[in-house]
Amino acid sequence: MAELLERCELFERHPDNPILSPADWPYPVAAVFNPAAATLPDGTTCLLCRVEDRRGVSHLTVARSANGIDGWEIDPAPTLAPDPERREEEFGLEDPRVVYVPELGRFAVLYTAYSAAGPTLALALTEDFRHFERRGGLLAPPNKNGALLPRRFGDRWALLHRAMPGDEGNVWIASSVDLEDWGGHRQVMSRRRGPWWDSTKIGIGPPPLETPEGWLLIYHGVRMVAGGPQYRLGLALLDLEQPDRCLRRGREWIFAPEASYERMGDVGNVVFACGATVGPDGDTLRLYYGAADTYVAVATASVRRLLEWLRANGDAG
Ligand code: BMA
Repeated sequence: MAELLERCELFERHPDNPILSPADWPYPVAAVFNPAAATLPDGTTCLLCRVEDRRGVSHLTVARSANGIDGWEIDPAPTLAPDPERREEEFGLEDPRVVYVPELGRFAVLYTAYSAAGPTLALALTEDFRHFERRGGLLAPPNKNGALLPRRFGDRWALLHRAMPGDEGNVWIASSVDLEDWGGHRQVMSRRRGPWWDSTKIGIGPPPLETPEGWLLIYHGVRMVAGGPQYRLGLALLDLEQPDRCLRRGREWIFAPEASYERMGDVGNVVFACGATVGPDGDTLRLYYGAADTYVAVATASVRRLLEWLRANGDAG
């Protein structure tokens, strides 16, 4: 029971949740969710939010805040809208993940480009979240849930992604020397079977966080039940120098829909995280997540406690 209580307290939801709603938007939208998150050099929290318009097509819009909780300044128009010249973006841009890449001196934005042939992954680079260099699609559809790791391994970059061979949704990794041609695809983690919370499909959450013990990965697991899919979050640890090796994986989920804004919305029973920031203490993790595919919410955790929990409640990968 003590362990159960401890698990429930890993994340603390902010009392002002949801921190961003469709009603906050400076133009009419249907839903605001699944943001990428970054801390700018001046300490500003920058969320690149997935915004679903009233046709059903998504684009990405930046919201900035000095304290990461309120006082959001939202771009008055879509920041990254589907480019009509890019066929891979015909049906919109979804679920971005952002990481700062020191070698490039820029943030790498991996987002789902929704093409007529299905979702795929595209890359854009930015220094300031105002100007973006779009590099286009990276992998063949169907693929989503992509994040670039922020450094090379030997001479190769690494990209976590979610290929779906045979309709199996698992976490994969690919590598590239130039960020353009990706190969060496390997499966990193598989969905669990039967009644498990992550038995239908899995995919990464925010870009993994580098810790002395390994890359700490928050991932989402889906279980399909009679009432529809349930989206929850779990924890895993990937090897620091060989991130295709999963060292440890938590048995139970660590975060699940509980609050009314997570239970009810366009798609109920969904918590879906694409972004997180770590505070100046190196330990306070803020998880920015989509709630019920309608809102943006935030919950806080300690990186040290997440690692402790994984040691006590995980199995070898
Ligand atoms: C996934 C993605 C997410 C969404 C989730 C729940 O497949 O499309 O953008 O939040 O489903 O509907």
